[in-house]
Amino acid sequence: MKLPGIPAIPASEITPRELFYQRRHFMQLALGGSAALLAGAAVGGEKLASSLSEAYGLTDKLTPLEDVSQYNNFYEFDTSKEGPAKMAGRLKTRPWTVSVEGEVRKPKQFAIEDLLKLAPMQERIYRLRCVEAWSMVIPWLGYPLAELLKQVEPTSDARFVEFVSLHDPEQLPGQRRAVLEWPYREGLRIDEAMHPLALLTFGLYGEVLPNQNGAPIRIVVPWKYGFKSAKSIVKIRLLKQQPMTSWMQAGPSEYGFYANVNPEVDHPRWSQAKERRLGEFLKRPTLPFNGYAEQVAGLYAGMDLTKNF
Ligand SMILES: Nc1nc2c(c(=O)[nH]1)N[C@H]1C(S)=C(S)[C@@H](COP(=O)(O)O)O[C@H]1N2
Ligand SMILES: [Mo]
Repeated sequence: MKLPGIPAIPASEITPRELFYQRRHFMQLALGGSAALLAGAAVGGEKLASSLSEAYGLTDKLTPLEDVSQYNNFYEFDTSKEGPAKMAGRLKTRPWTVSVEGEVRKPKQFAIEDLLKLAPMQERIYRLRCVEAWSMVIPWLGYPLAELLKQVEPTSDARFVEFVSLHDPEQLPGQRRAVLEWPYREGLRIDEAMHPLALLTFGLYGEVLPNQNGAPIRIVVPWKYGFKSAKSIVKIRLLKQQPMTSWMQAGPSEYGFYANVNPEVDHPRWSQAKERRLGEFLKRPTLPFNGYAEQVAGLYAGMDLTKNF
């Protein structure tokens, strides 16, 4: 069976890239992480070295790069899954700056070149689960978002973090339609943003992010539905109050602020109990917190997760 628009890839034709990554990953696990295997990612002609972070590795089969880069949600380009890959060529990812501001002692504009060097680049294999019940397993390249936030010294009033994506209808034609309130805005509580799993992300499969996956910089928050992982970010604001997000504005009963992956809380229009891995036929059960409960459930101790969905 194939998902709409996705060519079915027979197992015999899995590209060498996925096999290479899979083998390298198992090798790393077998070595107990003692050998730092390096991956090179070309960034504007510059080579980026990253070490595989076995602590965040998964033994799940990786989702082929074709699926990861051809089946996307990126409404600034198009609301279809195939549109972003076709249209993302017009996004200019240099020059690019990210402004980090708000409740911080040292607000700063970071050039993308400096962000790439701010902390050691790690490769982390994370699941990402879309609210529309498909999921993927991707080797991401990045470092903890906390590394960036620490640089600006958040004040004790910084209780939330807002992420703002690029607003430029010239490059992002989907913004000419009011499907969402532009720019795309998302948010996290400060303790979620500082959690070591929250990744400031620059690449996948050893290379810089394809534009349709959020180049040149996005976040990946693997225990939450995919819409929390804002793409092509230009601003990060630390705030006293919980920010309004584009999806909450569009459908408050469908998209909560927390959006933790939760098989027991259905989306009002469909069940969240199961998911389909891109490229696979059989559905599999969705895991609480997308399988990251051990690491993150403590952040929500005492909270009613059916009310705070
Ligand atoms: N700026 C922006 N970020 C976004 C989106 C978007 O439309 N615009 N879509 C979100 C949704 S719904 C998902 S599932 C993921 C998809 O990421 P991927 O295309 O890399 O798989 O990106 C998220 N980040
Ligand atoms: Mo999504």
